[in-house]
Amino acid sequence: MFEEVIEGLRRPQKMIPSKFFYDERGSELFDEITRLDEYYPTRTETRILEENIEEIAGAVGEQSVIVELGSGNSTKTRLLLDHMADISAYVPVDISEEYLMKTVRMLKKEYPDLSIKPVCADYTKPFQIPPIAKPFEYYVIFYPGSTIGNFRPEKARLFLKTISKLLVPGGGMLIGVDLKKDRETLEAAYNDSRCVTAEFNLNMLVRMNRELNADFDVDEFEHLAFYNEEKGRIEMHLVSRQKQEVHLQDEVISIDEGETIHTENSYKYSLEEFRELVKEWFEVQKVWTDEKELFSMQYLVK
Ligand code: AVJ
Repeated sequence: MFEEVIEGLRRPQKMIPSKFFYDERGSELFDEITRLDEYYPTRTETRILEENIEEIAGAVGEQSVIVELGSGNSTKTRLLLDHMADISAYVPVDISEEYLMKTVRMLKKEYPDLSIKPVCADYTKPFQIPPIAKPFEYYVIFYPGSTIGNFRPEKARLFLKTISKLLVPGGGMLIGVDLKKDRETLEAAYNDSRCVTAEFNLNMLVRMNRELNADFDVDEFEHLAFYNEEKGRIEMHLVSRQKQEVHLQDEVISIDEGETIHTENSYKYSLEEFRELVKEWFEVQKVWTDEKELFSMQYLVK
């Protein structure tokens, strides 16, 4: 983590990769974000899944193996598993061994007949799926939460290529994609009135202080989130309230008053843009949305 963080802080536009948000406190705060009035994505995605679950289960197919990337949100996973009685296996893929084991223990109790094959891996890098005993038709990758929005479009394309290599033709991907919409709705979702998102953003520095022995003065930074319309993304930054120096082990970083550390991008797509993004590797077979077209669940086929 140290090398990646130092490298990011040495760039002209300072940055810390968003994957470092999720220490224990960060995961807790994100969980709280998903329940905020202003944060529409999680609630809307869950509703889309609920309202179309029969059709979605039909598209996924009964004889498939579900491979979930970032075995994060158990509510959505359960929804899917509950409607797929004959699923051949469930393969949660997560970088955190601890988290993975917790998920597996929980699901084993609730689904005693389900074959669960956890994989501890960074899913953005190539990984292998363990052998499945029961015959099955194909893998279906389950990737909810619009996490794909954290990749720049060119990275997203490379990621889709890596994923498609796991699949046979006819294999699929069930993916949650956040959609373009008015600036007000977008910006409110990342600037909630209870300041949970601000705390989530600032927690990055708390984590760096603890785990990298840094000395960020957390009170001297401010949360900033805005929609960059030209790039089609929400950007989150931490703004320095004053000129200051930060020490990380024996490195010194100077930060000007008003200078920012970029902590996250969250790309939003129109349905056309997303179809264009995936087209080298996948065909969009079916799209489900809510009535306001805030969010989409899409079934892609290789
Ligand atoms: C769902 C992880 C992509 O962009 O909405 C929520 C995380 N960041 N509030 C998103 C997030 C700030 C997020 N991802």
